[in-house]
Amino acid sequence: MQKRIKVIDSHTGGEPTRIIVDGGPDLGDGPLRERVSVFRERFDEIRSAVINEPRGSDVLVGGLLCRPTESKFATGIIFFNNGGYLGMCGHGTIGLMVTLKHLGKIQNGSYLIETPVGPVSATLDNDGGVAVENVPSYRLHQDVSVDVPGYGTVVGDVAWGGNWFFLVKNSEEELTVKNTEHLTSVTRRIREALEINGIAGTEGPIDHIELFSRPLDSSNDSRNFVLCPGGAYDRSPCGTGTSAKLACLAADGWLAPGETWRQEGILGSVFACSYQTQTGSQAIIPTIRGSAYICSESDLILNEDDPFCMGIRQ
Ligand code: PYC
Repeated sequence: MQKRIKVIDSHTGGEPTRIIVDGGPDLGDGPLRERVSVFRERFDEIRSAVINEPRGSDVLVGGLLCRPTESKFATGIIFFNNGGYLGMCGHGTIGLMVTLKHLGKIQNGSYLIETPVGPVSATLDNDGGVAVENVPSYRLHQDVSVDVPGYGTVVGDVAWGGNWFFLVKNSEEELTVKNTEHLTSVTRRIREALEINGIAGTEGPIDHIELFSRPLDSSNDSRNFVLCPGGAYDRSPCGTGTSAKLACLAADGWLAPGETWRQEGILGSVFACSYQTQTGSQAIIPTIRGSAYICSESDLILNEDDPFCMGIRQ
């Protein structure tokens, strides 16, 4: 028996996205949040087959196109990676828009997209750039101290940007590509320390850790390194992480609504961002703008004789 899953791969600022466009599991027509449970409980081996080696890698983020619950949405999407399922994915939504255009399903313009954590709006511009208006983002806790054994006391904010982030404030690490092994080890230890100390988001653990430094390019405002849930680091500046950063900047009064923030990632790729306020809410609405490029269009072949057919789980 052989099964084929059609995928389109793109990258956003160096961070890859693999969208399943045909042959993926049918999760039904319930709310997207419930469909994530169906995916996890009944089809998790498909997630593993698509994302893990030998077909994928730790750094890859996958997305399953889903029938939306209302016709106002261009599509529904569930993002996932080697660690499990993501609430939202900023770089992935930029990749999704470029993928839908490549498929001829959308033209330049604005579209609503349904995600498990709420609707987002994305605009494909004439220059190929994509602006994603993300879910409401906010800071939950300010200046949280945590002792990281063998490393020291780390202070940071806990914020939501579609996923949960711990944004370290007092890091003096060198955020360069040649230092990523060390940065990965440090951020993993910070995440473990948060978990041991019961520091979490409102509905789950903090699975992304973000370090900041001055930008290498002076036309940008900041540089970051982001550890993702499965243990890989984000090659892009991380859309949901930058949304969380904007929420903290807004809460501190360091960035005004409509002002541009240029977030540089570990490879030097940039998301240009801003936010709007909402009346009656502390949460901001961030917009993240970046570009994605299609890299391949392929059929994944799942052959039941293959001992690693469903991917290598770590
Ligand atoms: O861009 O939001 C993002 C993201 C989350 C995990 C990897 N990238």
